[in-house]
Amino acid sequence: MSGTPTGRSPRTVALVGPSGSGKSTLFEALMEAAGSPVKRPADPRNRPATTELRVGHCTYLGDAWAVIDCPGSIEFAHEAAAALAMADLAVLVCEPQPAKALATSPLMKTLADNRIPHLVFINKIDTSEGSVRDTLAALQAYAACPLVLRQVPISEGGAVTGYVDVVSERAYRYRKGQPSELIQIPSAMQDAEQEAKSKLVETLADRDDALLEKVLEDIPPSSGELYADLHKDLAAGAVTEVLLGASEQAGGVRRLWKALRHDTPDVTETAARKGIDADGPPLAQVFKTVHAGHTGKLSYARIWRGAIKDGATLSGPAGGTRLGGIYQMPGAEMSKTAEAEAGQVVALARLDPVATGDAVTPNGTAEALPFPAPPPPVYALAITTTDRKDDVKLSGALAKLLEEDASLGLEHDAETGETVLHGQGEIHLNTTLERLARNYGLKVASRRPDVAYKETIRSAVHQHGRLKRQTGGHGQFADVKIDIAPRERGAGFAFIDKVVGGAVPRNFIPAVGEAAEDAAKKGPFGYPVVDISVTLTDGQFHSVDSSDMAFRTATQIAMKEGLAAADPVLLEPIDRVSVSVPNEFTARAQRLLSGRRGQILGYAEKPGWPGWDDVEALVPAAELHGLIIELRSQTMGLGSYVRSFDHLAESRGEAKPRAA
Ligand SMILES: Nc1nc2c(ncn2[C@@H]2O[C@H](COP(=O)(O)OP(=O)(O)OP(=O)(O)O)[C@@H](O)[C@H]2O)c(=O)[nH]1
Ligand SMILES: [Mg+2]
Repeated sequence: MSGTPTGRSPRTVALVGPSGSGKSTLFEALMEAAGSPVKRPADPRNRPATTELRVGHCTYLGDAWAVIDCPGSIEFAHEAAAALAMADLAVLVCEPQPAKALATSPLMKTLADNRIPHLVFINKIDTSEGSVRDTLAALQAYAACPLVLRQVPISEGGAVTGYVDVVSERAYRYRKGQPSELIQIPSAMQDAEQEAKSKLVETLADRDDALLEKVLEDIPPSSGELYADLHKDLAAGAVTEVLLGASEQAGGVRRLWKALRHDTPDVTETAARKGIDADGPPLAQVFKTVHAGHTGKLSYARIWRGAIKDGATLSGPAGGTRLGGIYQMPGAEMSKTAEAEAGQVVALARLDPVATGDAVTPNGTAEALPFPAPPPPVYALAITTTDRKDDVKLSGALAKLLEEDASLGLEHDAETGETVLHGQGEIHLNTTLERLARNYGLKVASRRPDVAYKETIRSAVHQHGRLKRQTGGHGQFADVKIDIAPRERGAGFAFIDKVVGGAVPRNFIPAVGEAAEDAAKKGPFGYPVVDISVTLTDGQFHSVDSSDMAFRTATQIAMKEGLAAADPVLLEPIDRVSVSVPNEFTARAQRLLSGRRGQILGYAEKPGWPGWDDVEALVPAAELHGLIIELRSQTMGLGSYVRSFDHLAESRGEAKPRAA
């Protein structure tokens, strides 16, 4: 449905909401209703969860739109956050089940904190198990502003078959894939409709004195007044409209389009909300980076100000480069365009120095724009190529994947020697490994990362090390006496020279110190030995047969025997962990941490998150692998944590020493 262009600048809507609420189904229904159908899965009932945001372009009644379908999974929340940072309005899609309302709470908070105008779309209204009224009440507990029901469902035989529009007071019956049919308001619905209308009017009257006067004098307000108030309050983030639908049947989809047309702010309003100056050179912001085979690097960007022309030199914080094409995605296909105007979402080609989140401009330096930071990693896998020849290719491919996904991290652990991929969960990392296989032909094996154990000693020992070798003419001789003693935790390694009278000549002493420190890199259990001192107290030398090499060997002999005799003990890293959960799960989170040898330090309200707690604990790093999986499964997928190294603790035997 293209129609004549209205001259309004293109607007952007993001579809967000819990996993499985029907965002992708709604996205497809919206695109189809606008005459720009996108590819649908062969079996819509068996649709895979979305792992990457998807942009659709269309024109509805003459207005240009970019609609962004976001993943609902918490593991891909960073994608949704990026889309929200671009959106003029968000549609929070949820199910008509009060028990699932809690799952919307992190999104509700993001929307409120960033003052993103939004409306709620209660989807799957055709399923009979839920209740709109109870769902609304449950959602209200997590919403920062009043929710107003715009539609009252009409039920026939236990199923919702249409709705009454609360403002226009007209009734409609859903028709699969077609505009709904206007019907008489069923008489049984009159009361429910009136109740919803009074609620709506009362809520709006709270922010409109003229309307309040009418309410008090019992004068019915006009639809026009109500529409105007709704528009104003929604843009100000003061009320949230609630619409109903069944996106699988395209039910309520045209009604949603109408609300979007009416209430979605323009790019200038959104730019103002984000603190972007109205005047200035053209400005775009990248919100997603894709390495797409033949087109090369594509930076999905929204134009906040002015127009960007193909071939322009665009500069971001890390430098500028010539733009190698502007692409649009009408429906399923990409098409090239010469220019992109304010409001548009386009793919900018070959902007090599530009990263996701960057603002770019053709005139000098772009002002820095806010962009959501990636969430901290909560799951890790050690990865290796199955074919060593692929190692170089792997680092190149990983660099591209990391550029595409800021919620991934890569670390080369110097202590364990492993390449460790960090991310947001099992599905996130598995999806990444699948991408390596599919896009780069790389087969990668993954496993649980090793823990960086250390060891130390509990007793001081005095140790003698002696090398005396006579091979042919020239011999090797060195003799050292050392004291090995424990130091305070965290004090590190120290070498002390207490030799008097030249028992070991000055020039050999550095070799002894180096060999002692070297020998401490692998203790009796096979791990680095920390927090010890080695004191050279005495020794002997031979004027011809002694050398650095000989003193090194003698020291190694002394260290090996000495460390084994000094009551060695394994040290395991203990992390400080802060688990965030809705407070109904606080006790569960504590049990979970205790079950992983965690020492609970306490819990407190999570700052800025009403109804959430932070549980603080000290937990052995060895117990953190898989914590996120268990935590999410016990907290409706909402729990998360941050960790940092705290200290090394003597292992009470639970930690497994590495085979020597
Ligand atoms: N009964 C009913 N089922 C629906 C409706 N909309 C979607 N579904 C079903 O709900 C399931 C999930 O739909 P999706 O559109 O994939 O949900 P999503 O929100 O995109 O999920 P994620 O991508 O995982 O975040 C699918 O099996 C759909 O067929 C609806 O209006 N009614
Ligand atoms: Mg989806």
